[in-house]
Amino acid sequence: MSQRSRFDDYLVQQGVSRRAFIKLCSSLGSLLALPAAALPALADQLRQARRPVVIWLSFQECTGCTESFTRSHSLTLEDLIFNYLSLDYHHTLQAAAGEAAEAARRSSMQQHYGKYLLIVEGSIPLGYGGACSTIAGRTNLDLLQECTAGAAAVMAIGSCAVFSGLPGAAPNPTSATGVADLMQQGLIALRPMVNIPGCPPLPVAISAVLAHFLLFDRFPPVDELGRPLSIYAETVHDRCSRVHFFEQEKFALSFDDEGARKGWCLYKLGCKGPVTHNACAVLKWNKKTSFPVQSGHGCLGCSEPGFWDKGGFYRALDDVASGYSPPAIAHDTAISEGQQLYETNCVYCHAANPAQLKTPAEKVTEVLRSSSLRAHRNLQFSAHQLDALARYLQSKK
Ligand code: FSX
Ligand code: SF4
Ligand code: F3S
Repeated sequence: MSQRSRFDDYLVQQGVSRRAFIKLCSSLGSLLALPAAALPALADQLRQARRPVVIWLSFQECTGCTESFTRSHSLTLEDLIFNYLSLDYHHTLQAAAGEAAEAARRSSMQQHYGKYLLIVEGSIPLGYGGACSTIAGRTNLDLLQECTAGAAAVMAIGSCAVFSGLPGAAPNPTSATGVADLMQQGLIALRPMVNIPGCPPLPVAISAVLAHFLLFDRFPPVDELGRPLSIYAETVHDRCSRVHFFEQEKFALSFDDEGARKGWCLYKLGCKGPVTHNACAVLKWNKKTSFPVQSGHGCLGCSEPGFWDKGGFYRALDDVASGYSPPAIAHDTAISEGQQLYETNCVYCHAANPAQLKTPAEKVTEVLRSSSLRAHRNLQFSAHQLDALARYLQSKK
């Protein structure tokens, strides 16, 4: 398949019908906070997407993130999107080794300079001059600097790449650092970036963000830690099936007591669900079979900053003091909110790229307020939402 062929060609090759593809995309709408009615149109738009070139770097990590994304048992949207990427460099999956692998990376980066998507898993060690982890004789930081410079956008996958994760646990012997932190320190080039934490992240979270990138050529709206709002806005606790026991103060006090047998809340056994932003309770793992709390173990808080040092596995939240403050990603929350409003309401009739709108950004809210168009009348934006929408549209001019 040519580098820039369409997703559609690949689906035909795989024998996936339009109907089957829409079904596979069924979780995509809710993951991206898009209206269900728009799904067939979005699936068709996704079929037209061009094949993205990806450089995938793995630093200090356990390869769990790649495993999570690639180990599905039946055909899923994750498989399809993953296999469709033009994965020009990936330590774990590429057949090439040594000089040949490095030559392939350089050649792909040259050919697609400024256009490829850079995916990073693992943290970057800054201690000992970077000697704790090297690839082809170069430090992780050196390689990341080179690859970020030519990237269109950067996706940090897994809590190690996002917040430094397990390698960064106290006493952080290698001075492990996350990608956003390096960007904020000016050690790598500033590029649009998204954080997908979790140890590992939910595979469907990775594929949803990739699908969004294929659809709109940018990442979905994010929170102040750069995590997609549609996946990380709520906590595990918000959607946990044991939450009514929490409210009734019915807690298991050991893993084999009567409370545990009755499925009571695991808060006193160290569950970090109340402070952990992730969609595990809804999306679940292993073909939606279960998630940690459903299986009888508390949430470890694996998608939060400094999760290893925030009470480990079994200390109850009441006893845990957090001394870790993560680097925020510089962005404007009003713009993120405006982007979400645009993508959930406007893109079905107007251009996916708001820079192509015919009405000037400063006139859009006026038009929306006074419009007699039926489609516009159905939109009930508050003054605050109109303001956020205007901010977003102006930022795209
Ligand atoms: Fe870290 Fe991922 Fe945990 Fe492992 O690449 S987020 S240790 S699942 O592998 O980086
Ligand atoms: Fe919340 Fe954890 Fe209890 Fe579930 S088990 S209700 S996530 S504290
Ligand atoms: Fe991680 Fe907690 Fe989900 S430990 S996998 S965020 S339930």
